[in-house]
Amino acid sequence: MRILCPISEVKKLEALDLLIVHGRLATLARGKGPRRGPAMNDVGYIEDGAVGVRNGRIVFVGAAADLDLNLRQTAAKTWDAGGRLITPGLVDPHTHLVHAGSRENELALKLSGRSYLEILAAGGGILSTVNATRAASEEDLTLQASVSLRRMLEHGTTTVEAKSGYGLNRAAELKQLRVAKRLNQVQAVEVVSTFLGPHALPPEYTGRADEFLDEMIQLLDDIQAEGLAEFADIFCEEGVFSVAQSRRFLTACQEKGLGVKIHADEIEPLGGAELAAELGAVSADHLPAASTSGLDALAQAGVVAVLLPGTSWNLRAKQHARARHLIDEAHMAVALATDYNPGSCPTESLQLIMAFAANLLNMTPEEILTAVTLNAAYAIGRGEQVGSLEVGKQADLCVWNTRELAYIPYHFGVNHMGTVFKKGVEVVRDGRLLERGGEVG
Ligand code: IZC
Ligand code: ZN
Repeated sequence: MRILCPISEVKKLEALDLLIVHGRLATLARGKGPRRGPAMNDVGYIEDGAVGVRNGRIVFVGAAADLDLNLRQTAAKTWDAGGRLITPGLVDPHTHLVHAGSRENELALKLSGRSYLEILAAGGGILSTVNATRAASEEDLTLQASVSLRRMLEHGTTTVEAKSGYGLNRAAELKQLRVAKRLNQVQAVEVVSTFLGPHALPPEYTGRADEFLDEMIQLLDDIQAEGLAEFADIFCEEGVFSVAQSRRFLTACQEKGLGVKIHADEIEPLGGAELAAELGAVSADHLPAASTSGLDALAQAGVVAVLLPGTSWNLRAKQHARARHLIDEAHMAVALATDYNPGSCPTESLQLIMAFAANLLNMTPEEILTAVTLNAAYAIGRGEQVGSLEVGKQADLCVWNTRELAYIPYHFGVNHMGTVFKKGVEVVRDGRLLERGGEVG
């Protein structure tokens, strides 16, 4: 039986908490799944668009002219974007967010010609951050990560992936993962956790990599019991972990229900891309050294390629990831990430990565936007919740200080963020965090 509501009730049900008007929307809407190949160029512009929000979710998105007048009048707050560009909140799908200390001392080593892997092999690099992170309290780690999250949010990042991997033992890995989980309660950016236990071989396990992997595999039950990670990852690289070791670890993680990611073929062509395809990984990350057949296998397997041009730039690598091959030939879904970490890429700014993607990877502004929103969301299992402006998705939005998307990668090194809404709440205004988390409007 159909029960009719009195008109006043209908209005109450439909009331909007927030209505954003006069935005130039890049919606990234239409179609299921990540955008692959040439479809990455279609960002779904709506000129003079409006977005209606209720209970933190998008309930209307479209041309202002199509907005029902009655619905418009229900809005508790109307917010005028003044014609500026509005995109989905940015998603950063690869970071090493939680760590202690910094490694500016490695700059001089790099300038004197020492490579990233040489610094690691000499006990520095990742291992120096491991020492600092093992010594830090959960409070110290939370504080340092919060500073970075604030920078990320002020630059438009509303969802971020965070890897462990600076503990390399039971207590310190769990400590890092607990901090990442707790960060969701104390600030606005959503943190999606990845267990990267095999990030490097700690000195106490020299010559016993397989035993170390056993210890990391034994952690999986605790990680599952406390809900500490959705994904697992491994640094599959010459002198770090081999393809066979990576296969063993990641397979064990899959058996425990974690999705898998791989640091694949960053420096040497080990075959990480092929392994990611074989395992049906959610993403394969880095890839500058990957073979053409490895990249094509990834495409076949529907893996998202997460490219990190800030890292290849900062390491002064001879080669960058082959984004044009991935998009034009392999028709892959490409995402971009900061790789924020204290060694190979110390920046929280996805906007800077957008500039690198244009200059180093030859990606168009539209492909770049797709790569830091929709495709990035799919790279961390959040493609149905965030990454586009569509009815039913979380109201995570960036209102930029420009109308033109190309202006963002073109004018690099400064913050173009105006206002950020997280779940419909204004959290950043004029590129600055609102101290109390912000009210709507
Ligand atoms: O701390 O150097 N590449 N892991 C693999 C990193 C960079 C993070 C680091
Ligand atoms: Zn990484």
